Amino acid sequence: MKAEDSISLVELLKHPEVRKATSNINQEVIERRAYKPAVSDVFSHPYTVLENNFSYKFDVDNEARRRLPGIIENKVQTVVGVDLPDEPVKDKYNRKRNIGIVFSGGPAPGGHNVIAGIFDAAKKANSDTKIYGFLLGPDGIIENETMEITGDLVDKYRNLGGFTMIKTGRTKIDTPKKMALSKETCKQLGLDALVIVGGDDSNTNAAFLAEEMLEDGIQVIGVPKTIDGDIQVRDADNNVLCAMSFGFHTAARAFATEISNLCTDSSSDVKYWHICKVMGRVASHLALEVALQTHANITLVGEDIANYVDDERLEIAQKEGTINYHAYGMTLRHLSRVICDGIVRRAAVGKNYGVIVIPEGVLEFINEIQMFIIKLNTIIAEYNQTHDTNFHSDFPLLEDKLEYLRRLMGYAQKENSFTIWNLRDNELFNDLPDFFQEGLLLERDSHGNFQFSQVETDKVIMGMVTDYLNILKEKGAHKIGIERSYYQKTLNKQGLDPDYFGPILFKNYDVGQFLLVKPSIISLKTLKHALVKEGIISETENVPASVEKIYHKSVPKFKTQIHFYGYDGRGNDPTRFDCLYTYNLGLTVFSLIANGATGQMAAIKNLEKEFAQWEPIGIPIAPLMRLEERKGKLTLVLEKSIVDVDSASFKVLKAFREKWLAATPGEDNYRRPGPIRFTGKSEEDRPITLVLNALDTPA
Ligand code: FBP
Repeated sequence: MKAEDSISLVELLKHPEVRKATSNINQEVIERRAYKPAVSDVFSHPYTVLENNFSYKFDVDNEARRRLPGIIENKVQTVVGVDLPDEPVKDKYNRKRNIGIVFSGGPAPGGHNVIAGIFDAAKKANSDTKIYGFLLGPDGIIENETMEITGDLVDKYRNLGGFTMIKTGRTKIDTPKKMALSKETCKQLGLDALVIVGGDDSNTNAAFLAEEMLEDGIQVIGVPKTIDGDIQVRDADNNVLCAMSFGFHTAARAFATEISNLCTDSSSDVKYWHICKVMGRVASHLALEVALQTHANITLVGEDIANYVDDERLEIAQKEGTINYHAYGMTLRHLSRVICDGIVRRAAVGKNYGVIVIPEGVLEFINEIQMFIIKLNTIIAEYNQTHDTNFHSDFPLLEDKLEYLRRLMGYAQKENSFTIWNLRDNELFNDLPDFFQEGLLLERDSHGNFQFSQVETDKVIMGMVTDYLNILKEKGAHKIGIERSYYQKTLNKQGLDPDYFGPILFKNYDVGQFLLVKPSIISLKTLKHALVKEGIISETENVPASVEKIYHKSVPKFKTQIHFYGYDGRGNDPTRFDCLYTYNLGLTVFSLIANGATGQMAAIKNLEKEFAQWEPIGIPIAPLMRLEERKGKLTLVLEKSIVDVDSASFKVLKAFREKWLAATPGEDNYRRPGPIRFTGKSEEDRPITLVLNALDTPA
């Protein structure tokens, strides 16, 4: 085309196709914004009331009783729909309110729908009610940074992911000063209620704020958010009250889509092991769900690793009349051996590729690493308490930090006294690679949590795996199996008799479908030596080309691609399950507020069942709180839930591990969950772990 024939830039930019391509509003966004999540039956009534449910019991911690006296006696509350309540109830329900909402912690898909649910219900009850969003997380409360949430704003973000509307942050309201400033903000805004959408730490904050603002009549309601899926609430009798936090399903589905694609690629190109670290902080819920969604070859589950018992060691110790504590739990070295075993067995059947899923917090479940995390937490916390400065600013470089640890160890040796950091710790720590030492010494987040997402867990584990595979290769114990027919064809092509060479080359020539080169043959030299020894060739002759080709094919190269799935899935637009769940959570929040609740967490019971059976409830936060070590001291927090190795979902994974490893001739057993579909029928309606776990939970 000549230059004068081509469309001018001005015309090009006006072209409808260009406008369509460059607009931020595409069809997906239009459809998402227009989607109206179904509402639970109770919300189809004009009013709701709360019924205290006395059948649920909790084992209350004494410290929680002491610190949260005003809300510790709260009960589980069931939201009930009513058509014609008494006038006073109506008036209370419909009165004008000011409600503040804050997002706290990492984003989780569905947060905007929580706001939409609260907004719709609150405005329906009274159009003069005002909803404020605190900006950038709890800092917005402390610093009184707010924006009014309008209908247009809500409509803009309906069914869309992220916490973009008001942003989020990780500040903890954990000092009397921050508490006083927060209270001041709520009073200045004339808030009737504050809604904290967050994880375990943020709901802990919600309980303390609820207690603190009881005297001012300001209600505080929490909402269980986190992609990690580690807020799961049961009562003392194991009845499930909240099976899953919102955002988990979307993040797991997003990770599973990507990881399933890697399964497809890896089994096509057959040359890489894909190492996929997935978020989830300490708990392995996301990794477990991804395993069930994709059937990846190897999935580590931290809780399972911690639960490991070496029966052989136990037996020996028992015979000796001793106890071997090393028999419990796995070391990093042992874990790397378990992974190697899978890789070696797949290679033996010609599969020198695969997909491994590693939860980002897996190291917390490894004995020696857990010990380092606890010890370093304590050392750093003690340092900060004793000095008026911060450990990390005083010792900015790794070498400075290591020097401090050496000094600690030195004191103990000199004064012959007990110290938390001893010679053995120092030696073990020095054996770790620099980047991992640095990771373990990273600054804890504002809640005192170890920042797993910043540590290259995969690199630590895979470094050891690679080293051990090399050792196995050197020993001749790691080979790629050669398919018998391929071997025969290759030798026949050169006019050689495969049966003549077979028993000399392979250790399983009589039986194997995949032939394994003998362990003694680990180089061309050793190959030639074997042939010379059997009198097949002389010292001066070369190894036949076809035999050399077979040998080269049998030598494994361990090539990896490392991936991290976390922030991407966290920013995904919510699945329909999360849209539905969060919108109904929003409606539940308003019911709790309108009926005077405080110190409660909005939840939906029976999430694992059909939508018609979903039951909106309020769960008392205070009775759920426990003492946990944070930044070196015991702190009252909402207990995190980790994967239960006795749960049905984990049992299924365990039962299918061998099948999904597929260390047998033939196809792999990958599952294709596909991308998250917002419309159509093929999208699953609930997380797999949720469905499976319900199978062995009391109804
Ligand atoms: P929340 O617990 O706040 O929901 O955050 C979840 C999470 O995505 C974890 O999976 C991850 O370890 C962490 O946040 C990452 O933190 P950051 O966003 O500060 O990097």
